[in-house]
Amino acid sequence: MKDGGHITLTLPPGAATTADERGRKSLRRAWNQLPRCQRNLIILGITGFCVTVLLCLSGDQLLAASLKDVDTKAEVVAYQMPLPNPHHHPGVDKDVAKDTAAAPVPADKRAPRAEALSDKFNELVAYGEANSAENVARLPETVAAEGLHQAVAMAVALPPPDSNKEQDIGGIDILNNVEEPVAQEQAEPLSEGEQLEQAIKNPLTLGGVSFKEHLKKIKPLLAKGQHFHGATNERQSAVVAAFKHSWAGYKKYAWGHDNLKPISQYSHEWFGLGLTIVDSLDTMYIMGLDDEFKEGRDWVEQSLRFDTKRDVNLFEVTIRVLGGLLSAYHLSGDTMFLAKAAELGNRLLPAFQSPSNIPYSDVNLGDLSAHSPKWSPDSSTSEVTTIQLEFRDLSRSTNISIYEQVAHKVNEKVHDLEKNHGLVPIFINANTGTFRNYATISLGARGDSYYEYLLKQWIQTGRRDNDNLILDYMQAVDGVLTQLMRRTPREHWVYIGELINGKDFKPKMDHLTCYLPGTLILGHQNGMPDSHLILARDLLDTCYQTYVMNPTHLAAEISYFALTEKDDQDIYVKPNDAHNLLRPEFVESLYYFYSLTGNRTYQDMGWKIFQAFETHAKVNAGYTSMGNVKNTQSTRLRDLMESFWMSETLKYFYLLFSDDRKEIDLEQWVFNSEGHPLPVYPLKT
Ligand code: DMJ
Repeated sequence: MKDGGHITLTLPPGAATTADERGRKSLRRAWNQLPRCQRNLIILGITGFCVTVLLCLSGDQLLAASLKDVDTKAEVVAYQMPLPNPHHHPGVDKDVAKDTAAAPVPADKRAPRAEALSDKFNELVAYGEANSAENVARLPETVAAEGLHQAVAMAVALPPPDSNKEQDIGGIDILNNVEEPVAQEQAEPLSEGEQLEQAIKNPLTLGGVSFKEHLKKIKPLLAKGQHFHGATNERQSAVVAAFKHSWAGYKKYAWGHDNLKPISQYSHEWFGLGLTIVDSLDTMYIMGLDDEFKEGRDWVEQSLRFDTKRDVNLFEVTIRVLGGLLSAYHLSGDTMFLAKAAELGNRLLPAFQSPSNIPYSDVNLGDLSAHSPKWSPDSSTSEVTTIQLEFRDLSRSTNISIYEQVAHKVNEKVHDLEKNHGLVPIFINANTGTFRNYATISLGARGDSYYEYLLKQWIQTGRRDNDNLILDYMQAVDGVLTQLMRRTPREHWVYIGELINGKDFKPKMDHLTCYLPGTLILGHQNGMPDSHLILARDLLDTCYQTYVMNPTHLAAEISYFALTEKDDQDIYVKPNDAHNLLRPEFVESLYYFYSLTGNRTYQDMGWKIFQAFETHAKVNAGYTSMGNVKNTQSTRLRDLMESFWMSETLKYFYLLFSDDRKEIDLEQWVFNSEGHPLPVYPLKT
């Protein structure tokens, strides 16, 4: 001890004591000095306090810090197994998966919510396709069972894009570790009336967004296109040559107009929609006429306008233009056609704003208004019931339901009306929704395709048992057999007559009725009774007879049949009915017979008729209608080449002469009334 009495202590290393340590030691000393029971009481108090605090905090708060990484895997959308592809493109779903996996959208381009969803959907499709054990393990079992359409529907049905809500797709309940949908801020679904209004007011949109945006959303549903090899034999080549001759005349003298007048070498306007071009697109595609198809396609893209203030007929424009565009879309996979079809579909919707839901016959595509025919309060029954294949296909192709809904209502309305053994009067009122009293019953003009579309719609929608469409069809064919079918007295030709005023039998049959054998054999192929097939065969023979009995080997527009042996001939044609408009119905039926039986006799029958057209209807600028099929020396050429010559007559000839009777497979495709093939869809469950 030196230096002023201070003692200097030198401690061994490790023996240094901090103030904290000293404090802790004295605390411990004090704690040890407390009686045991007091110590227990304090422990109990502290424990109680902690438990209270824990109970007041939520699970999320408690675990937030440790589960930050959960965010990265919280976005869950139901993965859905792709349905069989409605467009019959084998492997399409695989292709979609590849496409989407190969071309991810750059992150900076994805802001809107719907786009993000679409990406998510694409990602999940690719994800499912990958099919690895790891992926399977990551997929919740509860979400692996629904359809591609539903997933797309989900993306499409979401509220307008909102980049701030990208995470709202779904979520994970952390505590239970099970998937639980997070409540979405969905816009109220629009009522049917509102959807109709929306589409009419904005004909350049689909589901409230631009075509481009919408088509992007439904990418997995889009058609991929079909391949056709072109003519493989001389007969097919001859038909292709006839088509090219018709196209060349139309191009030279009537390009962009509805029809060609091949004698005067001028154009004929009806609706101002380039009918011949649109009606011909799928025929050119099937025939492998790539250059001509491209000419037509480019015209549609650049020049086909629907905003002209002009009345058009709902039925004609639906079967020719809407059907033509949709078919061109399905065959080629070119979405330009689908966008055009959607615009047209929107502009035709005003027809359905009638008090009865039976559409008006006339629509002004520019004004977006509709009305009954100027000369009558009634629409034709066949017209209002021959738009459903097309409107339904538009809905299925775009995933926007309104078109199918409004068109299907017509089915329901007509189904509920009283009929004569399943047969319908040929006029119906769009205001009252009732048939005209005492209207004629006919399977010809104004009645024909009502029956055709009952069967074809049933096929298009997957052939549901006991569907009203097929029940109405069967009842109608029974009505045909019992009320309208007769045989001539001597040669026993079977024909389908008419009931004038709904009751008086008239032995008159329009050439239009010759579609029926084809429809009947198609029905038989799909399970209808043998009586249908027998009628089909007999009627096909009669229709053939209406051609070959005339010196030109071409049929008249209308034929009459003997009721008794007092009549000179079993089948005869009145002078005013002796015209031929290049109509397709009989060739169409031959095609169905050939395609469904493989019997080449039908090809030979068709070849005879094709040659008759070559001989009598071919002129320098195309093919023409004629006034008289009863005299080879005086056919009285009429100067019109209707667009159905190229959409139907030549297409059916070409397919009839194919070496491959399933060049278009009738299991997979259904032809609309204008000869445009549309896909058959799987049955909705
Ligand atoms: C075509 O426009 C259609 O086939 C329609 O169903 C009836 N008329 C013509 C052909 O004849």
